[in-house]
Amino acid sequence: SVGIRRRMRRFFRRDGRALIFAMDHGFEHGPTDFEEHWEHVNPRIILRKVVRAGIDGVMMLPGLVRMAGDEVKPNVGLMIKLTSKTNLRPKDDQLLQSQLGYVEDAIKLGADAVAATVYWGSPQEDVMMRQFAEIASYAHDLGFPVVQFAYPRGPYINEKYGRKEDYRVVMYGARAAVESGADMIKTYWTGSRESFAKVVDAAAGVPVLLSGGAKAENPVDFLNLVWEVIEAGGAGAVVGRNIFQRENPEPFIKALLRVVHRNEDPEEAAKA
Ligand code: FBP
Repeated sequence: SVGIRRRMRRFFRRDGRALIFAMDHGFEHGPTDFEEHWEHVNPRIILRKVVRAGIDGVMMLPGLVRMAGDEVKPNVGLMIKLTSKTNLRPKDDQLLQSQLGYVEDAIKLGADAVAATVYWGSPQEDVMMRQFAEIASYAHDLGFPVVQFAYPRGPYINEKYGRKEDYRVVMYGARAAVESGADMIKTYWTGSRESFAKVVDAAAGVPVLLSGGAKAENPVDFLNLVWEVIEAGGAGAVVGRNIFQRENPEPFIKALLRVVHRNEDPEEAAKA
């Protein structure tokens, strides 16, 4: 619908690319993720910095939006994630994300898009598929885009492919995201430009965003990774730890934006 298309543009610039800041880690990993730079445990402080640096969008769970959403200026896309899990759960239950918020509430909080995770291949895949279907049905009905964090993980994947980052696994997840109705996909790096390009192909035009991952000690390494994603046809990245675990995230975000939107050489982007 025109509503979905218009709201997608809150994240993507004219080049069809976006850099989005992710901050659900206090819930999903626990506040220890903020200990590298503890000041950033305060959502207002880190949000102010990322917005000032020119980020295209931010992704959070409903509670942080309620508390600090006014830091997200109107020109920044707001993605509200409606599923999660804590790291405190028994190990066997870690392969399930549960719904913790509702589409209507996200819209009241000013969301431009809603997001949900599906662990494709999990023993609990069935629950997450249904959850995603319900969220997508509501959101699409109201003209809102839906982002799927398409994260294949589970015992059979390990047995059959060895690792969840195998491109056959990642592209399967991306394809499953498309076929289940996602308007944007966030997924893992597959290790090479060639293999990631196949993930992009499998998504058949639905924008594929990189899921940032653990902080790279050398900032240029991460800029290089994002550059490869763009070269592979990826639509950008959703980045959490690589931003908020740095003492000084603003120049780093500006460098990332140059790589995402101008295909700038990572070494040059880092220097500027
Ligand atoms: P990062 O850039 O820090 O990896 O953030 C992206 C993200 O998807 C977060 O939204 C989420 O909390 C985290 O990664 C989940 O990572 P994992 O499932 O590997 O623990």
